[in-house]
Amino acid sequence: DASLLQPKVQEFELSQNEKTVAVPSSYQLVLTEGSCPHAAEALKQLLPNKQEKTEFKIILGKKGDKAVKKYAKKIPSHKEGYYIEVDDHCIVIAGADARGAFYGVQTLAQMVRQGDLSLCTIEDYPDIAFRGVVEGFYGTPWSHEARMRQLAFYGRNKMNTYIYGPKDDPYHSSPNWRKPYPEKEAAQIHALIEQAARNEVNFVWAIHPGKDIKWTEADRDALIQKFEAMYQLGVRSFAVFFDDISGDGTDPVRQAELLNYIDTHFIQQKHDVTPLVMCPTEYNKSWSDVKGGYLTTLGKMLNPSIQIMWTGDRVIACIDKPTLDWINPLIQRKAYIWWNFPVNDYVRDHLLLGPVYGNAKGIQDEMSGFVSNPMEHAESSKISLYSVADYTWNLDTYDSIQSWKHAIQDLLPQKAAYLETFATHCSDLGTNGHGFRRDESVPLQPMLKVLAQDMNASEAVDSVLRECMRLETACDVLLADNENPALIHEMRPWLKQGKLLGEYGQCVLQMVKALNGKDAAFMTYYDRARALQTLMYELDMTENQNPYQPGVKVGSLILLPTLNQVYTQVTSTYNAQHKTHLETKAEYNPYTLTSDVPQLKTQVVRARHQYVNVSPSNEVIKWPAGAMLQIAVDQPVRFEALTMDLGTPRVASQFTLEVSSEGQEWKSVSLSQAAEKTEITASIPTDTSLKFIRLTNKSGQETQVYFKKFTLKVQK
Ligand code: LOG
Repeated sequence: DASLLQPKVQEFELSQNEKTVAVPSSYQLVLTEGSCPHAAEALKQLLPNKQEKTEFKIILGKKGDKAVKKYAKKIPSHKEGYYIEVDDHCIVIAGADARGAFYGVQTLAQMVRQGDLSLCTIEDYPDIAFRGVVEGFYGTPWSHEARMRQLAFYGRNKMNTYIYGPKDDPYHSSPNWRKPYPEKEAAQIHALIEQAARNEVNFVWAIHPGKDIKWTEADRDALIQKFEAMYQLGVRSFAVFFDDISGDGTDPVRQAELLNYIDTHFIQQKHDVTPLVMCPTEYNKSWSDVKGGYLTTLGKMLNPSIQIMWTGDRVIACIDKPTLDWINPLIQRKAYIWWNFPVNDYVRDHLLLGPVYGNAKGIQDEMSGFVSNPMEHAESSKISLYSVADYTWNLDTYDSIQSWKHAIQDLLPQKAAYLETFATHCSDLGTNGHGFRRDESVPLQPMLKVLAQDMNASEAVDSVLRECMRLETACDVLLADNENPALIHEMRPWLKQGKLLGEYGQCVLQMVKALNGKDAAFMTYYDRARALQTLMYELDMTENQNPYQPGVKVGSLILLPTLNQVYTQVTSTYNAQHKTHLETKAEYNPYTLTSDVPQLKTQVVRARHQYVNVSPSNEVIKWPAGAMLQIAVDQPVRFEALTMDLGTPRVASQFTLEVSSEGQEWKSVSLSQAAEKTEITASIPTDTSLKFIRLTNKSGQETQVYFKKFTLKVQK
């Protein structure tokens, strides 16, 4: 079945006679020794029983080899392409190059896993030259073991690029980018490079020097020296990232001069190094100031072989033709796409397990590369990465749902149906600063919408109830599974939350069913629903407690909101019928945030225990003159303290903080910031109840800051 080949092959033709041949139990291998060693090794792993004298032959080689001379015309002319021919006494795998031959073996491996081989021919090649992953997120970098598994996964799925650039690796970014890796880390990187080679993946090592780089010869040499040290470790592909920085480092002329210097004096000197990749400071359209000339300067100045990365119209965006039509002329080359999905470093309380969709077809010739920035959860990210491999190899036949189902099947074959159920309800990001959302609970949506209109619609009640039961079951089965322990370990908090959500849904719908029956039955379901709300809240307060977006959310797009709405309705109806005062609120956030700082206006504000937090941001915030950020609470509250961190020393004097009880009269409050520290504290009045707090840029000009912390402490 050709539709099961991953990524989808370009051309597959069954032989006229529709015959099959059994997977050979022994075979004679015909190849030119040393011509495509990784392909040969992969073949030996797949079919260990190689013998000298057997009827059945496997011919393996790359264009130019004597072994495949006969097939030379049939090999696709694209780089990394391959030709396969299966007949009843022979299998030919002929690559356009060694990597193509390796990919041919991967395809054969997939056919072997399906059983008997259909006699067929395959011509296959990638649509996009550089396909893969950029480990470019904030948060805990992937473990060494996780990376080793990733590289094997990229090989199997024909992705050729792994860009190493975790923001929280101190030797990647400031200030330690100048220093060599300690021995242990260096040894691990060396092992990764070997694993990458075995899997025909380019290991691209990226440096992120822009936060503190001085435009001096000393720093230039420090960078070259670091690259040289990485080269000695085996790195043959390099990148320089200038994202998420402010100040001197952002100068495009200096950046281009440095990059051209590296290109001429390092990359080109080596002869065995792939083209340099760079990530610009203005890496998406919404941050670009075309008149300011940043992008056009890079476009004009950078040596033509240097690749420029681009995230799209926004930081988090899908890619289409208009995206590329806009950027390519400015940078005078084809953009190298940095796709910010399934990265969740700005919504860490969510796990993104849904389908990959939204990128256009037909744009393969307008980009030079396409890499995906994943979650810090490596195994869980494979659901998306599988589909990124599929999409970037063959854009026009990409089918997002089919690819997603195959991905799940590949990741957890024994329990795929359960994982699919869970992933169906665990894909949205919730409200977030980037305004990027993903669909969720799709097959159930029609019934959820009916239920939201009419909680007594019996078909909807029954189907949502059944699906909630299925969700609970799926979570139990997965929690107890040991087929892929690393995956289950990553998902555990969300599986626990999914189980509670499934139970809660059943309970709420039982309340609906019991509404006109005996009071006692209703009350039991009500008590349990209340208990489950508490348990979900407690899980959210105790697991995955990172300082950014702590907590654990599942079903946040439509399933949980609909269940909560039904809960409120059914309880209110019961109260009216029985003159009772049961709690009708399912979830309640008394705080709201408003802002006219474009990058902050959709940040999330949450109350947790005694603290009210605004979700921090990773990027540089351009805070316009006069713009403010306001927190309002619907009942007056006494606060104890406000702490914030704008990631910048000596910045407090540019802002004013004001408080108000009713929103009419405002009182200004003094801010203090210790010398050279980034933290700012405010002496909020502790003796008056307040409803509003606002922070305004009073400097008269745009201020560039980070937004690392904004925490109010409430009095007990
Ligand atoms: C960072 C990246 C981060 C991502 C999503 C780029 C080029 N840089 O806002 O490290 O993982 O967005 O939060 C970024 O995307 N900054």
